[in-house]
Amino acid sequence: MLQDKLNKEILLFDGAMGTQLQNAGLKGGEVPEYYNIDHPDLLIDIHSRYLKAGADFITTNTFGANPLKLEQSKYNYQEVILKAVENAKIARDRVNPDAYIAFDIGPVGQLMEPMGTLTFDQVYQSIKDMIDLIKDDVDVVLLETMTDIYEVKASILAIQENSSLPIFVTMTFEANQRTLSGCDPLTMVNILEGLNVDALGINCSLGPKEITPILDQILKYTHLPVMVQPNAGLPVLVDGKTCYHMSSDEFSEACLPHLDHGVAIIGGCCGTTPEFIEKLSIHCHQPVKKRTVQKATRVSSGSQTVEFGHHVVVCGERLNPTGKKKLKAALKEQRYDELVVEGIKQEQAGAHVLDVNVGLPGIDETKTMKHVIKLLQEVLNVPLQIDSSHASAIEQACRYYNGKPLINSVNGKDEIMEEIFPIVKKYGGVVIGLTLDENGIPLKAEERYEIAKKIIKKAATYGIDKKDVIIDCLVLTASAQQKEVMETVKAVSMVKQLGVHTVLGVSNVSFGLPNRPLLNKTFLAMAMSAGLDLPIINPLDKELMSTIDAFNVLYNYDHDATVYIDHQANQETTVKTEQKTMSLFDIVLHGLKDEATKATKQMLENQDGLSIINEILIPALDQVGKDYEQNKIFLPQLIQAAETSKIAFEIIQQGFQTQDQNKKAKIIIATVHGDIHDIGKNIVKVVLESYGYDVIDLGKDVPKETVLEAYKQHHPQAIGLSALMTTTVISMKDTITLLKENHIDCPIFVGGAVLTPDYAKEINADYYVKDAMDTVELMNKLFD
Ligand code: THG
Repeated sequence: MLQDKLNKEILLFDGAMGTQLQNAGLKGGEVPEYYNIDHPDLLIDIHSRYLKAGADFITTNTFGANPLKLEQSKYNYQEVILKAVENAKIARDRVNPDAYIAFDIGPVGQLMEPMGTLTFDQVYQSIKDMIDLIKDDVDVVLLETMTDIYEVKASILAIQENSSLPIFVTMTFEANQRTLSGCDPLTMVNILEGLNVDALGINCSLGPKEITPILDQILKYTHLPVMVQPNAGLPVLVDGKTCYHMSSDEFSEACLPHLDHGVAIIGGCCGTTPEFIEKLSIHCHQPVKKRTVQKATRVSSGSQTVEFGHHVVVCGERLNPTGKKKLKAALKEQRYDELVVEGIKQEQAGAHVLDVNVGLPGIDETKTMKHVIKLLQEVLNVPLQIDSSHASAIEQACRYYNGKPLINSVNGKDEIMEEIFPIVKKYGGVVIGLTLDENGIPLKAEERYEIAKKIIKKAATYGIDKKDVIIDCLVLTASAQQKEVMETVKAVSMVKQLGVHTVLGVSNVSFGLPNRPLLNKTFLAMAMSAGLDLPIINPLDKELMSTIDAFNVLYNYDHDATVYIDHQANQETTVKTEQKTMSLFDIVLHGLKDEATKATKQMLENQDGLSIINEILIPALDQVGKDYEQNKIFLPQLIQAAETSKIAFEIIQQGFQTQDQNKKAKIIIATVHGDIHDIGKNIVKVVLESYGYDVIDLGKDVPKETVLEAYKQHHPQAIGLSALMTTTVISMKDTITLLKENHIDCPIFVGGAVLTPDYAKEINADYYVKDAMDTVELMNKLFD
């Protein structure tokens, strides 16, 4: 029923719940979900008013009702959830029995690894626990206001593996058009389409006008139904309360272009009311506007997407023990930092994707693969290519991979395809198909072409589009099978006629002959000219990389030779990839926590601690801060780098006689009373500490009296207050008032999602900080 209407008829969701409850008396610090039990009539009334306004969907009041958030609370999450669904059902049965109930899931409220401590499996379990309760009683699950695509992935798997409910996902974006964890709209689309959700889009973040550039990207990239729930404009703070000033008419007016551009599901977020939904309903229940969406082969990490067809895509081959004694030993002895360093070098050298192979006799490949994938994705931005001949290793790597991976590989054998294609479909990967079968590698191009056709056809029966299949025509060595080298080149050009992209392990060609690099680059040029899209090569081979740069110019990929000129005109300035060990600077820059201790101790043998801090750690962190500002790295890496420098900092501190002299200013931070969202505050803590500040963290939900007490006890040089929720900024004001009444003599700085510089002034704060790096800049200005 729902599936029949999706993407055909414009469907209408309800509007805000939080602001409705506030109007009914919900106070800052109260848990909105308790109202399900304490005031069921109020909830039934709100749902009913949205239904009367014309909403097709009502959303259960369960945004924060997850087991992790309601661990030690007045009511357990089960009661809260069951009652929420019951309230929604009562309203639906009274007002519109045909309406749908959407089970609402918000973020779990803690950061996942590597930003925080929450694991993928913990998220999975908490969502599973919720789904088990309601799977037979609701029509759809809405994952909304999501900020971490990895958390979304864990949640989706928990829903799909424990129910058959449709899944809608909307994420929240920051001013830089990325989510908090660094996911851009295209990457979101690519990962979520792969994971087979039913609708996707954006909610909260901004008003209907400001949301346009992000929404338009989503509409451009996805063929799935697009959902949007904007706020009622941008927030304005009045008397300590967040207000949204847009009228219902202005709102629906501003939403019209979105419906015109093909949005299939619309509703409201913060500040919207039944009146807003009623105004919107006039424009719904008409056919969804058709869009043209171009199909493309795309792989993603959690923060970037590589699209095929715009340039040759370089796959780095070096995370592979074949022919590498050192790497073999490292893998056997579980010294994975060497792999991570190898990964970083390849990324810096310009690889777009990295092949990861950990196959060695005598190691547990499945376990190792899962672990290595996790480590690599914590520090790298490039997508990964999972290379294994074991289905279980591929499955585990795909499951825990934060993104849409390349999967290396299947071949023309039916049993292999039957084993691997379900994994590709379930987790949403792009799969490499080797043109070999039960009879081995055919000598003739025509036969390899036939196997390619078979693979593409069979993939389709699993619902895998040919855009998600890349064909490997297989390189044989010129020394042993000279005649077959050209068959591979010929096969590439034939396979391209099937409308798929192609991959080759280039360096196979040169085994057993002298001057391998010469053969490699000559063959590479021949293969690219025949249509090779994804060469698997050693990206540290500069000549090979330059050959690709040159090809991109000659093939008219690199318009105006921009990249070529950039790389070739100033060759001396290209990155120093050859150096054997990483400097402490690089270790901090790349967040290599495991390397930090050793490197710092080594440095301390020849250099005093203070100069290491001033000449290496601080400059490295400044570089990290710059990279973060410029969107070169994202929150996960920022935190990794901060924690790495903290390790180094602590080792240096141990060497100082009087510790306090070398700590910079003492700073008290707290998330204000009523607010249990401490993600932002925790980030500020880690980053400040990494810069050597002495941070006293009072935690979350901190009463104003506690802040005052802490001030008297610790005599800090600054106090930082954080509030995320619209309902709790008022207690930020109360806290500042109390502190100022007591004539504290240090500055107070404030931050949080709904705060603005203007409002910070209004509530008497001394400084507004936008994020963690901004806080560091302010502290450095004040105390250096
Ligand atoms: N097709 C697909 N996947 C593949 C291959 C392919 N994966 C594995 C391989 N072939 C591509 N990867 C490598 C990895 C290492 C080397 C070659 C190809 C290699 N190693 C050097 C050696 O053996 O002499 C070691 C040299 C060094 O230190 O770099 O050459 O065809 N789909």
